[in-house]
Amino acid sequence: MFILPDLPYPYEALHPTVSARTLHFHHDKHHAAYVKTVNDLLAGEAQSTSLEDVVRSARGSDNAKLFNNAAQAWNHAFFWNSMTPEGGGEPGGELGRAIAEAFGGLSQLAEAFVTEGAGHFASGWVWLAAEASGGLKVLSTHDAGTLASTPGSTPLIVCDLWEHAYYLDYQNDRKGFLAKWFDTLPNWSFAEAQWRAARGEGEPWRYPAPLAG
Ligand code: MN3
Repeated sequence: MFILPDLPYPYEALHPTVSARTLHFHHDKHHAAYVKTVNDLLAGEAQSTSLEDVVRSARGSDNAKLFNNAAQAWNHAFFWNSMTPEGGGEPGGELGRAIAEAFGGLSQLAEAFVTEGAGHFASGWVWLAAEASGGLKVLSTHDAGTLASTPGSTPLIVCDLWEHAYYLDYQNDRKGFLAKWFDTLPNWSFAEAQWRAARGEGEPWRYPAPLAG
């Protein structure tokens, strides 16, 4: 069975951008429910597979429920890792140079990321991703749409656009949430490791392997 990974920081750690109350609901209720549903749907089947493989095989199949829940389980774990209490600031090194090349600089990337996320209709996710061509791109996906197991695209960071991600703290001000999020929380060292993986240096982040039984 797949586990619900703990947050990589205490619930209070992202305050005041994201409150402990939001993280308790978001991780302990929403994320937990997706993981439980995936396990329920896979019950009785061999679970020696990875969540990435579950997403890959469910995508394009007629099992939309399995795809939605597996992708949401994966997206949330990736989202927790996209944030750190020491986040924000300037990404250094090669990633900083790649951002300057692709967008002109970090402030232009922030503008693109916040505009994409604020303009996205209804629920989804906003991503910074590396493309196979070597470029960087900001894009959004609808509902459970994911860049997990997506040929030609490696996610670097993601932010959750579902209302449960921000409504307790920001009510309907998604743009305000995204602007503050981008300023204070992106985990640029995680993003840099993903960017290196996209270029063949090391492995990209993977969801924790399932436990036997
Ligand atoms: Mn969510």
